[in-house]
Amino acid sequence: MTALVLVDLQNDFMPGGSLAVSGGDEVIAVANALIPRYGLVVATQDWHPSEHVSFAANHPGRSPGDMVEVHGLPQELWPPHCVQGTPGAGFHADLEVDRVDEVVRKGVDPDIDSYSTFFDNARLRATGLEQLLREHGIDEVHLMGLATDFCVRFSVLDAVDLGFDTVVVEDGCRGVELEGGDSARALDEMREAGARIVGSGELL
Ligand code: VGL
Ligand code: ZN
Repeated sequence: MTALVLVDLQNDFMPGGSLAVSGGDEVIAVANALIPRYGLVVATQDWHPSEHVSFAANHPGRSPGDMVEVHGLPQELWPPHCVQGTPGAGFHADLEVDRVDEVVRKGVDPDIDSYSTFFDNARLRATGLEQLLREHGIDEVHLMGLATDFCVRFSVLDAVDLGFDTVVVEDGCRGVELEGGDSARALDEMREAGARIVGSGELL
């Protein structure tokens, strides 16, 4: 059985949000069109406490875009975003949340970031998504959402690594593009890892 995983379709990643992804709102229509095709739909949320380690504001003298080291891992610093319970952490108003079966939250630990929807960046803790998919007998996962070059990228690489047949819906993704070409490079990396990259038209 196949599940659809909608990655971080949250207000702070939409135009006007605190970590806006260009064209992020354009993928909501793709999500709503795909949702009825799947027996299991999971939506993920970046869900940070206000003291989160990825917020530049929590590192005196640092700015968004700077890199620091956390637990020996490189960590990008971001503007505060997706703070638990705030409107920015909520799903885009047009997303058909009534049709979403499960919500998985990540990045909840103040001391570690979690780009992947499966594990935190140090792989210390699982989010529960893998177990959820296994419980539902899922062997194939279709992913789309925000952002191509961060949370989609690491979620897809983990899905492949965990042995799921993994499909990325390219027109359902948009990237942060800290550097031009990051999204294209991320898609190449996902493809080389074994994910299939498709357009939503192939699935509808
Ligand atoms: C994300 C940067 C920081 C994402 C989350 O959802 O891709 N990017 N937190
Ligand atoms: Zn985040």
